Amino acid sequence: YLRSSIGIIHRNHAESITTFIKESVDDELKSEQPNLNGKKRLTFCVEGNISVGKSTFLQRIANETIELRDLVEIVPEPVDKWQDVGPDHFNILDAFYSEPQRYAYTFQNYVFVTRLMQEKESASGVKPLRLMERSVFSDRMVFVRAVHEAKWMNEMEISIYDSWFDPVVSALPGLVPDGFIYLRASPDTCHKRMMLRKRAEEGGVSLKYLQDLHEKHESWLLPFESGNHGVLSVSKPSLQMDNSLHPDIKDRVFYLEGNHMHSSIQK
Ligand code: UDP
Ligand code: D5M
Ligand code: MG
Repeated sequence: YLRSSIGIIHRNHAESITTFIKESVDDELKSEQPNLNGKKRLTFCVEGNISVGKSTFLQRIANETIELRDLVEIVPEPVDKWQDVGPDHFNILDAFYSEPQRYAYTFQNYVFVTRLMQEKESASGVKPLRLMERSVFSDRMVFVRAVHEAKWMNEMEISIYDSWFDPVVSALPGLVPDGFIYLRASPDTCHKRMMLRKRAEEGGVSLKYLQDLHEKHESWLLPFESGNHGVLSVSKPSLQMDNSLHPDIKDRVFYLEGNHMHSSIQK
């Protein structure tokens, strides 16, 4: 765990993750009606705090896990689009961190639009499993909450955000994944990794902010399991989305603890 949770996942759990992904894909392919291309694709979103290792995890699945290479399409978070906007090459990620109160809403707006564009761009892929880095749901459940609580987004701005979020998501079912993969590490570990990565825009990101984001991930993705020390959980949202557009992650959760993966059905 000291070196990296991802390392441990790959050293000790590669087989169970591979098996889990393959079995999920197989089950889903058998049970679902084929889509227009004759095949049902599965989409999982990889969630987790800043610098927990999402990109690294996806990169390794794409490049190092031979059995999964032909099965899995990777869609990284569009950070490069946030760093280079329009012909004038604006950096909205930098603008957000430099002047959060001024740019939090504008940034959320652009993050949503770029995730939408990425979903569209990757929608026609043929590999049976699509793994996307984060989702509009982590935007809403983690970041929008955090920036609102920090008063970087005011009441009017969050009302505007909420007034379009649900209607737009419900009109775009491609944005709703089949499940989430939650990569967990302590805020301290994430902070160390963030320092290691040295992304220029993140120089001023504090441990306190990572602690806030961590809590929001936990209450969103593991509301019933405080104190769980698993490094990875995979959940499949409920298919009944009528009451809420936020996927019901309590439906079915897979934990990875020690060397064994087990599922737990939450009531
Ligand atoms: N990293 C690490 N151990 C891990 C995963 C990542 O040391 O288990 C490092 C990685 O090399 C990078 C930093 O942590 O320098 C952040 O990783 P990444 O960009 O993948 O995190 P993300 O923000 O995408 O979750
Ligand atoms: O996430 C990339 C960077 O982008 C990191 O600094 C967090 C930030 N980010 C991502 N999504 C959002 C939203 N919705 N609001 C605010 N900030 C966001 P990383 O975890 O490093 O891959
Ligand atoms: Mg990343």
